[in-house]
Amino acid sequence: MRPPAALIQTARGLWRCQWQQLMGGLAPADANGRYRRPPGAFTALPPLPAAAASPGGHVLIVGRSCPWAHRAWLVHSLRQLAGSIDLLVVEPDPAAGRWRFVEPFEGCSTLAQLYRRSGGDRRQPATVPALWSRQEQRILVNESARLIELLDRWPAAPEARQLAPTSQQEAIDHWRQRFQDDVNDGVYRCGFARNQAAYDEAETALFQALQEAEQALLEQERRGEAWLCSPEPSLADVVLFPTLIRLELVYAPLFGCSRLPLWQLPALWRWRARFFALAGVSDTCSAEAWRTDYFGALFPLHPSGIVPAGPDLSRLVNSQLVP
Ligand SMILES: N[C@@H](CCC(=O)N[C@@H](CS)C(=O)NCC(=O)O)C(=O)O
Repeated sequence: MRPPAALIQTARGLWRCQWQQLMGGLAPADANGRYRRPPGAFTALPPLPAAAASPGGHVLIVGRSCPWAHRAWLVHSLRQLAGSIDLLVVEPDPAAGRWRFVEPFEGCSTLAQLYRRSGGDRRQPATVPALWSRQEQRILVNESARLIELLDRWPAAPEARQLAPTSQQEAIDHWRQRFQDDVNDGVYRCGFARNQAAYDEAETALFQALQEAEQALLEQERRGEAWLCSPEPSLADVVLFPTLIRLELVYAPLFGCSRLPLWQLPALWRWRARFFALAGVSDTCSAEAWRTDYFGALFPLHPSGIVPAGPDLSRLVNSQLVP
């Protein structure tokens, strides 16, 4: 039998109240209910370490599901930095809501311990990506936007090209700026919005930015160019990819970013397939881990914890499937 209307109303009110409380811990919002990503520590661009080229002197700590870590992982991979920077993948601990090391690292079992050892504030979240210096025994930088700039200047093999050459700096900066708030953080602003108006604002901004990128790529294709700032992939492409590769798998079903499936933006669809095909990129992609982590860990958005079936990643990066 259907529960009485009064019971449904009460349950709704109680659930909403609890949901707001849970979201307060997970995803802080401003007075208008817009998600505001909390500031972290170690956010400044550090100087290039003197011992940057020494083998294994530094460790890049990433989590598979995190798009901010993914951009750093991509630069590490595209610039072939494995000789001087070890890669360490942490795993989520959904019960505790934090990252933990698979094996103890520098005597720590959680990222939060390592973060505090570096002088990080106890009240701030210990986030990935982080770059650890073995020599200095501290996190050098914990902000992906700066970290990718540092990795782009890291000593690399001559064939490992730079992803932000000075000649294209202006165009690259333009796209990075455009994507950071409205696309990269934009999907979170949709998913963590506390009310309809906050969601509408974030969702509109997200698809406006994607439409702009679509138009830019169509023009590039007409000129015979494949990338946002041509002629090679740049940091602008790098920062867009982690968000777009998760779109149908996570952000559309969980965060409500479903106005346009990517096949309706065909230049972006083709661009995503091209980027995925770059050497080393597929190794940074783990659709299973993304779906399990997002659907399993974001309890207030998805209380059942059920991981829904999703499209096959190989079809999402097949440029032949869309005209
Ligand atoms: N501003 C940071 C954001 C990184 C971030 O939010 N990472 C998330 C995973 S996607 C995280 O580690 N969260 C752990 C926590 O909040 O405790 C960056 O771009 O590096």
